[in-house]
Formats: sequence, structure tokens, C-alpha cells
Amino acid sequence: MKLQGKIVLITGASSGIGEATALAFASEGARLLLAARRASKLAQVASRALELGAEAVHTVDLDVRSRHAVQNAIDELPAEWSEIDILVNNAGLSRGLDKLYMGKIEDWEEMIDTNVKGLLYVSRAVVPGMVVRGRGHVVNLGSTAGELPYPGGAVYCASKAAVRALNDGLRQDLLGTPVRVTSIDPGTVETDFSLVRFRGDAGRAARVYQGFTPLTSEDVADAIVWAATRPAHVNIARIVLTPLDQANALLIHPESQAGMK
Ligand code: NDP
Ligand code: 8X3
Repeated sequence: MKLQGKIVLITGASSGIGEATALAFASEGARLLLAARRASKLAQVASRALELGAEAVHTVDLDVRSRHAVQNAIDELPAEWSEIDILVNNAGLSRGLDKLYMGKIEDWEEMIDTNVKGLLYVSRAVVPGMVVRGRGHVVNLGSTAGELPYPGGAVYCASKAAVRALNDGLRQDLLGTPVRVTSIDPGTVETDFSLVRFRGDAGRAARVYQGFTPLTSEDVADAIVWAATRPAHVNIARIVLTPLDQANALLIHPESQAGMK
């Protein structure tokens, strides 16, 4: 599949993996629908995307936790933006590393509302149109955390296990249509993810990435674009990618890892 002129909706495009994915699709000449809550950051990504070759960019100020905001955002897209070819369900976050039995319920709700319910709302608003048009690709951001929970991360990991189930369930339910469904499951990627998890504690966030070479957002974007450019009869079900020094969500090489969580 060639990406020139394809309409790609990326949630959480204001930062990290979503931003890098926007720029990677921009370099392929796609038309980008960029969604997130921080409009000023989205505007910066949009400007860079146009410099890199995006055919056009449209930004949407969107909180995926609001089902009505999601539906309205999709319903109110200008006609020339309404036929979404590729949906990248990337918006997501973690909050805290409390032991489960001591966890903050508002943190649990924020993670589940964003990572699980937000992904569902966006998919519900976008995928029916793909089925009607007879073309489309849904790319969900899972995680190695969805395969193996780690201490203090149970709710985040559960949210990513849910993404895995939703990804595989959607693929089953779309069988017989030309719509493809892919989960991209990275290990540790250096982004603002830990800064958000630790609510702005930059020192603690930085330690997560010390002592080994983490994945970059560009590594993940590269996998997404690769999955999106396979021939139309090929569905990439899941890509698991980790830093060389990471075996799974629990295990980073002990001599190379200084500050894991
Ligand atoms: P970042 O914090 O850099 O980016 C997260 C993005 O999600 C931001 O653009 C943010 O935008 C957006 N977002 C968060 N909440 C909402 C919301 N309610 N509505 C709309 N957008 C929202 O982290 P990453 O790039 O690392 O994370 C992207 C995805 O990748 C997440 O799903 C994460 O779980 C997953 N992932 C990350 C890994 C990592 O190690 N970093 C590894 C595996 C998976 P804004 O705040 O402007 O709304
Ligand atoms: C996010 C990365 O390190 O929490 O999925 O598993 S990590």
C-alpha cells in the first residue's frame, strides 16, 4: 500500500510515539489528522509534518476519554477529511507505580478511561466507515506490559492486556472485510511516558532510561509505517519490539540497567 494522499488519524500525536508516527507518515506524503489535548504542541507537529512532505494536515483538539467529544470530532470532520484510511490508536498514559492494593483510584480511572475506553470510542466512531468504504487499517498501541505485568504497574499492564484482547477481537469481527488490524507492542521507549507517570518528576523519569539504550519513538513509528505498507492481502497481527537489552516487560539486562522503575 502506498501512503501518498492516504488519510491517517493519529491520536496522541502531540508527543512521543504519536508525534514520530505523524512525521513518518508525513515523509510518505500522507494526509494527517492529528488529535490530542495540547493544541499548541499539535500545531508544532503539524508544521513540521508539512515541512517533511505531508500532503495536508488537520488538527483536532480531542480528549479521547469523552465519548461525545470523540463522536462529534469524527462526525464534524470536513468532508475532505472524513474518509479515514488508517487509524493509529496511540493516545495513552500511565500514572504512578503504587502497589495495586494501595493504588489511587483516580489514577486507575485515568488509565482505563484513556487506554481502554478512549481506544474503544475512537474505534467505534471510525471503523464503521472503513467497513462501508471497503478499505482501512487500525493500528493499536499495545505494549510488552500487556503480556507480563510488572510490580506497581498492574493497572497500566491490565489496560494494555485489554488493548491486546480488543485488537485480536476486532480482527476477528472484521474477518471478511478488507480492514486490517495490527497491534504494535513496544518495550521501553524513551518519551514523556515516564514524566507523565511520575507527574513531572524529571529525575525519576530519566532514571528509567539510564544504563541501556531504549527504543526511540522513531523505531516504533518505523514499525507502524512498515505494517501499514504491506500488500493489501497481508495483515500484520502484532509486532513486539524491545531494546536489545530488554527481554520482556520485567527483565532488562542487570548490568545495563540502572534505574528501571
Ligand atoms: P507520551 O506521553 O510521549 O505521549 C502520549 C500521548 O498521548 C500524548 O500525545 C498525549 O497528548 C496523548 N494523550 C494522553 N491522554 C490523552 C487523552 N485523554 N486524549 C487524547 N490524547 C491523550 O507517551 P508515549 O508516546 O510513550 O505513549 C504513546 C503510546 O505508546 C501510549 O499508548 C503508551 O501506552 C504506548 N507505549 C509506550 C511505551 C513507552 O515505553 N513509552 C511502550 C509501549 C507502549 P496530550 O497530553 O496533548 O493530550
Ligand atoms: C510502556 C512501557 O516500560 O511501562 O508500555 O512497559 S513499560
